[in-house]
Amino acid sequence: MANREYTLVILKPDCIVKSLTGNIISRLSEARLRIVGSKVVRVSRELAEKHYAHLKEKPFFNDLFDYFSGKIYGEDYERVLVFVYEGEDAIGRVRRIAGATNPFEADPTTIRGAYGRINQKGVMENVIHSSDSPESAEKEIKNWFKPDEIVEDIYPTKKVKLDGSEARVWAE
Ligand code: IDP
Ligand code: MG
Repeated sequence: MANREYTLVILKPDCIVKSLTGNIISRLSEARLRIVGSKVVRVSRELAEKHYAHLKEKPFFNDLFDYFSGKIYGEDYERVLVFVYEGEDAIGRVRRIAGATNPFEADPTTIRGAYGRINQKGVMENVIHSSDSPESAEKEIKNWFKPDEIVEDIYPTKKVKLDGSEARVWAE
């Protein structure tokens, strides 16, 4: 494959609240990419701050966290679905299907253009996250997944002793 890439995709809590999960996964499957990891995650403050490190100092970060963690929708929706997709030009392909960050500026045929909104707190509820470069994809995938949760060897790993047994972790 000429330009094999990995990308982290998150179906955010608004995707789950609006029952869009199946729909979005179908849209992504049209891109002919392969899922190499997936799980459902309850987003902690620590994980959100790592994931959105570039936004941590913004005045809207608290409201962004309440949205991204699902807190604003109630306990039943405090979760996200996380995927690692792999394939040719995976990052650009998913970003194009997702659309622009601001749902009101996104092309209406994209996921964010069709299903996103800006809430009363001014937070862009835009249904889906996807990595924007190979560097951020690697960082994000390592934040969200352990090596053994991905079915291919995508980044270097090392073995460490943990409670007397061996575990595989990301090398750096
Ligand atoms: P991206 O999701 O298109 O990569 P980022 O700039 O990385 O865009 O922002 C991450 C998320 O933070 C956005 O998807 C959106 O939910 C939220 N966000 C970003 N900028 C703003 C803003 O100016 N106001 C409100 N929410 C924002
Ligand atoms: Mg981003």
